[in-house]
Formats: sequence, C-alpha cells, structure tokens
Amino acid sequence: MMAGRFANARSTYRTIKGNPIVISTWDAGLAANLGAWEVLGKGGRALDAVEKGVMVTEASQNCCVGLGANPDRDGFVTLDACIMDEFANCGSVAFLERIKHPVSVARRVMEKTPHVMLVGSGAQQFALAEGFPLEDGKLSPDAKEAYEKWLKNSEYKPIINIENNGNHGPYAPSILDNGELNHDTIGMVAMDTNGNLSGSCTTSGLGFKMRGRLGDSPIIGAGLFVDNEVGACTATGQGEDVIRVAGSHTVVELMRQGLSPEAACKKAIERIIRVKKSKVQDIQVAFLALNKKGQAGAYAIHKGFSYALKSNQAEKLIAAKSILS
Ligand code: SD4
Repeated sequence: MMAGRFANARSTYRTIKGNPIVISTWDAGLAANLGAWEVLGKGGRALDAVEKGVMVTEASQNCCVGLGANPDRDGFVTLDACIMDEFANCGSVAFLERIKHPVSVARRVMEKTPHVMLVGSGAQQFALAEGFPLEDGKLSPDAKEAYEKWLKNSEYKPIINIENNGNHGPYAPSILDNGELNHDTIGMVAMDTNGNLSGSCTTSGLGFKMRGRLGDSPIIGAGLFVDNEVGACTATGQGEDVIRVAGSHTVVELMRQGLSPEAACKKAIERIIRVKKSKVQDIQVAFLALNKKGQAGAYAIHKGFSYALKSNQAEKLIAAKSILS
C-alpha cells in the first residue's frame, strides 16, 4: 500500500544527457556562469561547477557577496553559504567571519562532517582546521564608506528591515563607483552533461543587518533546494519571507506536480504575496529554477530581477517577470 503511494508520487522526468546548463541570480551571474562553465564545458560534475561558479563572485568586490561586502550593524562582515548535490548531500555555513570562500567551507561540511550546518565561531574553527586562511577582517573601501554613511543616517536600533525604508535598499543592483556592476546574493543551479543537478548560494545577507541575523541563503529548502529527480531552485531577496514559505523547496515541489520552472516560481511568489499582503510593497523576493529537462525559469515580486544563463547554445542575461511593476 505504502509502496504504491510512493510509486505514484515519483517524478516521471527522464534524464537529459549531453546538454549542460547553468543559471544564476543577478547580472553578476554572467561572470559566475563562466566560472561554472570551465567545469561544465569539459563534461565535469554540476557540483564542482556550482562551487567554482559562485567563488568568482565571492572573490570579487561587491556589496553583497564575500568579504568585500557590506558589514552588519556592528561593522563586521558575516557570510552565509550552502551547497547541495544530486544525491541530496548538502552542507552549509552561516555567520562565518574572515573566510574568503564560504561556499567551499560549506562543501567541506557536506563532505567531511556528519552534519549539514555549522555556524559562527564553530564554522570558522572548522574552516581553519581544514586549511582555509584567516583573512584580516578589514572592511573593503566601498564597504567602509557605505558603513560610515549608514552610521550617520541610521539609529542603532534592531528594527527589522530598516534598510528597506524608501526603496528596496540593499537588494537593488546598481553600479559601483569603480564602474563595476553591483549586485545581490548569488544563487546558482546547474545541470551537467550527465543530466545531474546541483546548486549553491552565497551571500553576506542584508547590509547592516542585526548581528547574528541569518537569512534564507544558508538554509537548505529556503535559499536553495535540489532534487535530482525533478529540478533545483535558488532564491534571492528578503530572506525572512523566503524562509516563511520554505521557498526553494516549495518551487521544486511545484515542479514535481508538473509546473514549468517559471510557473512554479510564480506560484511561490504568489504565496509570499498572500502571506505578506500590502507589506509586499517593501520587499523583493525572486526565485530561479531549473528542471530536469534543462528548462529554466524565474519570477519576482517586483520588476528589476535578472538572471544569467549559459548553455551550449546561449550566454545571456534574462529579465524575470514580476507580479508588481
Ligand atoms: C538574505 N536572501 O540574506 C539574502 C539576501 C539576498 O538579494 O538575497 N539579497 O536574506
């Protein structure tokens, strides 16, 4: 009886081989996808690709990923990241300080410990034991300037989402002083030439967040979820509201029921809108998904979310549809 029920629930997707594809969030995904393609283009494993890809962003100067990103309210950069493979192996680090590549530490958690998540000083201790260097902890020039400006204009009060007053605050991509594209969290999902899926997600979270605050990005099922029978999804935007609907897992389950990646992302966004009601005016959330057939899709609450796609046929940035303009 039980076996029959489970048998009915199984996905009917066939594995598509020989057509690797990688997608990732925001404009910075273009460069990250090229990092991933160094692996995928040579027939490598999606897991290696999604680690390598987001490492490009972690190593670059930007507002929201890696050690050059904006700090928390106390002036410290704290990083969150996770990774998941085709066997449902997963690893995650959160509230990690002074380590350049949190996604690689997350992978070590997955591969070398019996656990899924390590946080804070324990995550840092593990990273050091694994040979990751301890960086100096200084803010990047851009982050220092942004923090000093924030200190002048903002009271030190634990008001959630104070960053969002007036606009989408730390979520909106913009151009940095040096002309480089600024961006948000990077989430990446990929299918390799064997048709296997993996994903990664890495971020500094919200700029000027409360110390100790975690968003969705390091949480498996929220900021990232991979099911090799069905598809994979990653999220960006207001992490609290992604967690509230178990966002990436919800999208994958909707794809399991037969929805396309775009339709599944849209339905999950609609669920957030139903929960948040008029408060959605102040938040941005976007989902980005890939199914087992190699089809990609995305949806956002507000206009302005883009994602990057690379395959054998294409290399492009795509503006996602949104519910609100
Ligand atoms: C967070 N989801 O920490 C992240 C932030 C983000 O685009 O994705 N910004 O809540």
